[in-house]
Amino acid sequence: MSEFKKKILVLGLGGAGCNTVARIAPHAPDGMEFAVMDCDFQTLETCPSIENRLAVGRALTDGMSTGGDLEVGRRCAENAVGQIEPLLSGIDLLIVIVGLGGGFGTGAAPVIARMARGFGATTLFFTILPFSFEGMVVQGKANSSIRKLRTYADAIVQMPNALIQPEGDVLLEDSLDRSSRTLAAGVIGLWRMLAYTGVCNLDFTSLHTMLSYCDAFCRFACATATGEGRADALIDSLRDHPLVKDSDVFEKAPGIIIGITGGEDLKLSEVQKITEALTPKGEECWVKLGIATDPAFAGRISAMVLAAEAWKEPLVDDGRGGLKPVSGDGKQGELSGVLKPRSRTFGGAERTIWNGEDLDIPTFSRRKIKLPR
Ligand SMILES: Nc1nc2c(ncn2[C@@H]2O[C@H](COP(=O)(O)OP(=O)(O)OP(=O)(O)O)[C@@H](O)[C@H]2O)c(=O)[nH]1
Ligand SMILES: [Mg+2]
Repeated sequence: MSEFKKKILVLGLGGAGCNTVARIAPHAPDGMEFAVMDCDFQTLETCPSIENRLAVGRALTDGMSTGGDLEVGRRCAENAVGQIEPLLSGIDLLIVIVGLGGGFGTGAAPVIARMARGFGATTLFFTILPFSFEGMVVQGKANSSIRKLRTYADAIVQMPNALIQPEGDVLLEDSLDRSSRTLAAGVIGLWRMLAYTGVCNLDFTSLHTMLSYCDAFCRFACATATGEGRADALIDSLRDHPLVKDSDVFEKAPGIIIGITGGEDLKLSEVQKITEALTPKGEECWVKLGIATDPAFAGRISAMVLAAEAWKEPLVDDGRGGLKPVSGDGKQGELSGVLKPRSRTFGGAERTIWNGEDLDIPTFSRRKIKLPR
């Protein structure tokens, strides 16, 4: 394991987020940190393996669910600033898993994104979207939350529930379990890329650059293959992954991160084949490769792909010591040297003023408290 100094937290919000994190945690490598948060205390009780359980909103729901009311979800999170801030303080990368369409997670997610941004954390949201049979109202709530999240989160992966379930007539419990395991493989794969010193580990700055530069939406896929011809099988599974197969990310993504994990039997030719097959050919594609080896992977290769769908409008030197957007010629600027310093406040966003205090500024800053290092 590397001397990994960056702090990563995986946070589950609401029923789906808590269930998924509870299913991921038992398979997680040592050192991976988790937390769950809900106003429904019964849901939190179903995550006994997670130490960091935040029960919020008691005054609003008395320990019950919001009953699908996202405004209550939002207020539960806003009223729990004092509980949430210590959780987010010092975090470099916050990975949130949340099911949208209910009340708590849907209302709380944008609040968490805004607060995390206030702490200077990079945020990646895995959002599980409702089945169509859940109806238009549920879908509408999910969409409204995605719109708000887009303002505050660095990156959002949208995972429609219908696409992440296994095919066939499977039991509901098995289905949810398998979809969580798929997500687990990806989140753990990403963590491993950042945390392990492999042949070529993914540095945190590269991930931060891509997430800050992408126009919020990212595509995500992961797969594992074994046996003869495993590299080809892995490529086919990734290209055919339900979350990417309707897109052209492997041809046109402006930025892509490919993380490959294998055992000590991982061959250079396999890495080369997988990388070449998945990398868009255009010169303007920004590619970062992470390779980790782990003896537990003997005989198999696993890969995860995180691809930006579009860049935010790139900024270029304005010739007067500042930056300006690229003029409308459709060309992408170079990434290096044009990254805007990350704001510690929420530029342009609506502020949350409570009793005359700006809650978007962390309490320790407002009250000038020195945090222990
Ligand atoms: N894959 C998966 N999806 C789930 C699971 N539970 C709920 N969902 C989906 O997530 C959406 C939000 O549901 P919940 O997470 O239960 O809602 P909540 O945030 O707890 O909100 P309230 O209970 O209404 O306060 C639902 O509309 C479902 O589509 C789960 O265990 N796995
Ligand atoms: Mg719930």
